[in-house]
Amino acid sequence: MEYIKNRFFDRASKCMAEFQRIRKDHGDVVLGQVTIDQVLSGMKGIPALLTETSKLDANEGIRFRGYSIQELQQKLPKLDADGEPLPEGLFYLMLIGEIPTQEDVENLSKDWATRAHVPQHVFDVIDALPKNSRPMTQFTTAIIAMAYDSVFQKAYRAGVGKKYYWDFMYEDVMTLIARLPRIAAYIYRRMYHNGKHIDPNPNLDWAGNLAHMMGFDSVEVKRLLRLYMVIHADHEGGNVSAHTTHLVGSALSNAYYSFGAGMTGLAGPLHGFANQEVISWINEMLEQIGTDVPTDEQIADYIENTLKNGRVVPGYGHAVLRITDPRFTVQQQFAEKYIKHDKTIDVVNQIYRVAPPILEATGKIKNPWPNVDAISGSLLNHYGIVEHNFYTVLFGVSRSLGVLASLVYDRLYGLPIERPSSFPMSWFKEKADGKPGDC
Ligand code: HAX
Repeated sequence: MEYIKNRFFDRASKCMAEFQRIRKDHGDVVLGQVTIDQVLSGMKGIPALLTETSKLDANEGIRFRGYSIQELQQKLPKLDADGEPLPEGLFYLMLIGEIPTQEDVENLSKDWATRAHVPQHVFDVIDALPKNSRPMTQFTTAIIAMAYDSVFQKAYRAGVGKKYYWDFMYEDVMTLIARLPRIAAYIYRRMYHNGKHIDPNPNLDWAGNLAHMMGFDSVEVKRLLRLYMVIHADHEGGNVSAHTTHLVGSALSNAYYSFGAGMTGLAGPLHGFANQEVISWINEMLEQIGTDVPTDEQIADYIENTLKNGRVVPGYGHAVLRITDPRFTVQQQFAEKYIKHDKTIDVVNQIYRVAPPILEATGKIKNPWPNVDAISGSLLNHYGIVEHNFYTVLFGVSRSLGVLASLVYDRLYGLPIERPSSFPMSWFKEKADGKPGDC
């Protein structure tokens, strides 16, 4: 499978030359100004990162290498014409910048299948944790445990030259991605199926094999997981899981450490954990109201109470987006195509009608529309993946595709250690008031 690596290098090395030229000859070009509000509101909108794999537009949503989700559904290779694109194809697109052929994705599937063996010590580490440890604790622990195998780390210690870093990072990245479905499925079966594990089927695609190892072999679940893995794969470089992976990688930490750190960020309730929170919040609401077919008024009251209690309405709002997340819409379309009737999905659609005006009326929530997490759990739930504590792990498996493709670029470009400046409150006070002073 060296040809995938060679294709990446052929294409990306042209960009590397541009990176070096721009940095050297145009390093003093001003990109914008930074306001106090931007710094104090979580660095929103500050152009601060170089990320090749995808770009997020506030009013349009995500584009992967320029392609919207709808375009990916048309252009990326599938296993059958009626199905969903293969995540392998999206990884290829993010890494190389070109839409792959069917043969390219089949080769990538085969490459990952040959790398997918998980060493026994990783299972031992998972098994050493209490069975009811949070799935994301087990997932990140397993990822960090695999650093033992890092070829990048070994090469660095052996003194390999900086210009070869990307090659070793590529090897770690491919191996790590290949192993994740097995690890996720292992945690799932350990927690919810008495440790009765299902062997991988090397003839299946990456997402299909994940469904299989979790115990779901229907065509529809495999299609759903392929779609799920595509839409959660990347959301440009500034989101917490992507930025953390990139930041930790800038210290030349290996891919396992970097991605493991990113996953601890994904586990936060304002980020990937929101996909679990949505289902918990809906269940709590239905329990409190005492029905699974609530009226719009009952839902509105519950939302008002959530806000009154100082809690967030999970699945709504976004740090960048100012529209309904296209990743929400494409999942709604999946539900319309395959699912005739499901009470939880009906409630999700009802919340979509009821919540935005209430959130908008607060006057402070910048985006009252649903994000990807508002619906993803209800689809999994429909197909029998009812253990919602596990949902963020599935998000994490998918997120590897974008953030790890980016990590290969980081090492190819030779991006240096990241080190922004920080200041005490007295400095901000001086900037704001024009005179120094303590708080
Ligand atoms: N419910 C209640 N309040 C909300 C809200 C929501 N859904 N979304 C934003 N707000 C509040 C913020 O907490 C903030 O309040 P304070 O001023 O009192 O601190 C105010 O509105 C302004 O926030 P914002 O500028 O609109 O949003 P942020 O960029 O600060 O935060 C979040 C973006 C996604 C974190 C936020 O919208 C949120 O907490 N949403 C609910 C959790 C969620 O769904 N997270 C998943 C996001 C998608 C993702 O990353 N998936 O992985």
